[in-house]
Amino acid sequence: MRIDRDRLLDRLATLSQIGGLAGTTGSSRLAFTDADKAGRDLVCTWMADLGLEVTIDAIGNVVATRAGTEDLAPVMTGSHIDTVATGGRYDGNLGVLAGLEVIETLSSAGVRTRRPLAVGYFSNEEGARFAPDMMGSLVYVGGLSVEEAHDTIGIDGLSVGSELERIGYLGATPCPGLVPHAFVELHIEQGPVLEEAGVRIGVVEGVQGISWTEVIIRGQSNHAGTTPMRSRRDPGYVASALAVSVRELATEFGHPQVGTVGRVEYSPNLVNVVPARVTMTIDLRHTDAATLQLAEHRVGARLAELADAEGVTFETRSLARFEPVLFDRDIVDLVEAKARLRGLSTLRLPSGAGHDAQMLARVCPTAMIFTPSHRGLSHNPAEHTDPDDLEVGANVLLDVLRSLAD
Ligand code: HGY
Ligand code: MN
Ligand code: MN
Repeated sequence: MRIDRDRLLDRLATLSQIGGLAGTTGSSRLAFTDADKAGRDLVCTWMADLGLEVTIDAIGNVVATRAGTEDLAPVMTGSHIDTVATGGRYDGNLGVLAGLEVIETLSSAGVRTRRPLAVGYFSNEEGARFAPDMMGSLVYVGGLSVEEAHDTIGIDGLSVGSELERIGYLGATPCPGLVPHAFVELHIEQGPVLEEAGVRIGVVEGVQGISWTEVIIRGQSNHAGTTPMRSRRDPGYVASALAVSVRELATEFGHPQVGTVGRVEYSPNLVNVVPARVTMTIDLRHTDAATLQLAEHRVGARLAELADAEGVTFETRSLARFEPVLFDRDIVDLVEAKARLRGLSTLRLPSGAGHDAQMLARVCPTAMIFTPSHRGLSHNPAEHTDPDDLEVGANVLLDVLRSLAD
């Protein structure tokens, strides 16, 4: 049995046009924006067209279920359809639409699995507008209360609860959600490993640890022309020096340590004013828990040293902090076996990116399937995965889900 490749490709193309980025195959659908709503509405229509029972929960997670021959805990798949502002066509969307494609393939073949099959899209996986990332799936598994999630204020000053209500996805289904029998997520790798190795299917063994911190540095705004360098208290200098230190630390620690300063906001952000305040974010990740902690400690010490020397003050706030996660060995082995049964090359690897699967792993046996990313690009509208790879990834998902559901 095989999925219908063109039907999958058509849905991916159609969804990517919502919040589409002109001249690219990518999209911008930040969580709980109008574009996110439009994408949600479209996918809910496809779910309803497949005759699935669709539920919306209190954080806007949407789960569509196809009944099995027995009323048991479902085997679940899914991912997210919210994107970063420079999102690609496949990040998250592939996992949701491949899940729908698997269900449509089974229905067309008149095959009913023993367990129900569920396909979900989780709210705000990206965390780019409202931190943390994987917010919806974290609430789904009881790792964050609905109230705390609703009270979260985003980078544009609005709250999750108000935006969720505004777009009409403040659902009635309670959180934490129904615990699946197992969860398997198909996702693009978003890195260069599979393509460089010439491998078709990534057998994902886990997800690396994630540390997001917001730093607000306060100095003294002053005249750019009249203020001698010796008397400046410039938060912009401290922010820039810290960003350099983050890069130097990642170089010193070596792969897989990564460090990113993705967001820096100056105030008043004017050419002739020594800034009063700078807000920046630091994203640190590592597969090893102790090393990630050491990296956080080193960055914190460097910030204190720079601030003291420059005579500025600072405050830090954790935006996200997730320990490394290992997936279920049996399901990891099943993914590998099913890929090899189809004659596909495989490689075991950790995930560099965060995923909803790392949250579902807290409540049920979970694993992931990766397909290669062209040139390792993602969170970039030029993100691309070869259609043949999309097809075989969805076929492996079909086989793994059927095996778990029967
Ligand atoms: O940040 C991440 O790893 C994911 O894209 N949310
Ligand atoms: Mn993703
Ligand atoms: Mn992403």
